[in-house]
Amino acid sequence: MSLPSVVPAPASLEQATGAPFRLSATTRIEGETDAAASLAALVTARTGLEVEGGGASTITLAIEPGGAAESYSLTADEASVVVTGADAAGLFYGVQTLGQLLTRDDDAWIVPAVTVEDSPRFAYRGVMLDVARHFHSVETVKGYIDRAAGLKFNALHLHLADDQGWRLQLHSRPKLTELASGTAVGGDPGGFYTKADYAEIIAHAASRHMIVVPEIDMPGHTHAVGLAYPELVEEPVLSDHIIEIARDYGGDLPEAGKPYDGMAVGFSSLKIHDEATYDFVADVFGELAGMTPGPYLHLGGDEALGTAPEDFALFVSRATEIIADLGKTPVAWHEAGAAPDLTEATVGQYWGFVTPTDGMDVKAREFVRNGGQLILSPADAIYLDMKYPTGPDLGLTWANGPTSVEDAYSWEPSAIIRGIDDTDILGVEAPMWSETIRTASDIDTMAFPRIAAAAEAGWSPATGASDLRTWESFRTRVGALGPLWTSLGIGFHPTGEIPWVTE
Ligand code: TNX
Repeated sequence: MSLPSVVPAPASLEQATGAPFRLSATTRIEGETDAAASLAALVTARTGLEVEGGGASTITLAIEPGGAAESYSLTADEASVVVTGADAAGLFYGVQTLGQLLTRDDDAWIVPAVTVEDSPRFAYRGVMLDVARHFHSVETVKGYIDRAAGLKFNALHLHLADDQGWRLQLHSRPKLTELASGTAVGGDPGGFYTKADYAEIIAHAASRHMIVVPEIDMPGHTHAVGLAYPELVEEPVLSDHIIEIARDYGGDLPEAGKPYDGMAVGFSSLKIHDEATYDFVADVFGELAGMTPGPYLHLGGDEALGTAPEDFALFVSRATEIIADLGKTPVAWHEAGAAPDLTEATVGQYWGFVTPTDGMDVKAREFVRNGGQLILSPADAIYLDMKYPTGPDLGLTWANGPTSVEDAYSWEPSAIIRGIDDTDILGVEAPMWSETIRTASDIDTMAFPRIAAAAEAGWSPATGASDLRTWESFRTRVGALGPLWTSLGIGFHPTGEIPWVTE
């Protein structure tokens, strides 16, 4: 019989010879109350059983400090299941693993007799949602948090502002949402989060052991800022590239003071030599720092094609310093690595290809030289907004697309940027840009199953370090999760690459 299916692959999983644990309505769940509530909800969603205790079989959930952060162990035999986390997050992840191990065996629900010892390879495992190109409701974001947490992701990066709209209410700069939030790509309606909405997202994420990493993209991607505070932004730069994109994708050219609902990038810039710009940056990140318990504030820095390189460098060094002075760690897309005065320990987010082109790896390496770490988001592997080879008519193709599940899986984090090792890698993040992504079901179908490949890159042992870290193993294990995902309401893309199990 094949090994039980767990995704992301655990550090170690051993199958025992004994009989499986049988779960029923009389199974007792005891121990930590938050974890017990998570497990009871998961069991009900998966099996329809309301577990009430009274019988002999027991699931015990405990925290025993001492192990690596977020680690857990799980043992299942005929009499009991015991899940022990080194901390609350570890116990939560053990519960997610248990949820995946629960399978139907004729008329019974069983957990195979196994021993799992597990801990993450990287501390940061993120998903990004672009709520600027298309706005996504608090409910949709909470649903995505639940989905990602089930795969042991621990960070939600929210791309909160771009040329097409500003999505977060700030009391220091009220016009941003009053005047710059109403539109989205393709003339679709916009929207924004009130401060209460943002707090609700953060609290929900925290309940799933996730932090929120807010991004306000600067100095490019700032056309919407100009709708609210026109004195802060330059006139749009209409390069041949912009004109070409407008022609290919349709839509009007960007015009100062008018909402932009096209898909071009790289035409807008904040004014770099105006002190009012830095007052704005200080207001925005100052207020955001107060609203965000997590350690990171992301300042964007990508595709600032409308900003001269020396101006870009100056901006990045000042903006990262403003963030560091607030007691937060700045995060920037890899282009910012070109700035000679980048604030020490700024985290870089690499969005080049698995095989780097155009010196993008050189810029990424600069963050490490500068005392920072990297988040890896290779675009031709884990950009979840890339089209599938066969599938829904959603997504883009610029990143060597279309992107199959096998493409999403077949890369090794330590092999992308030469000269760095695991200690230089903070983690892995799968972005979902939303030019073509309008609804929660669009998010599901584009993310699932490829998001599982990103989860495995972030959590599991390196390729070559575990028998489970092969495409063949992965596709079988993912296929076994089909019924769980369906029971959780996840509208995954039923691609023929995966041997989906049905019950
Ligand atoms: C590139 S990669 C972008 C975004 C787009 C995305 C679409 C990066 C940091 N920026 O502005 O939305 O491509 O796939």
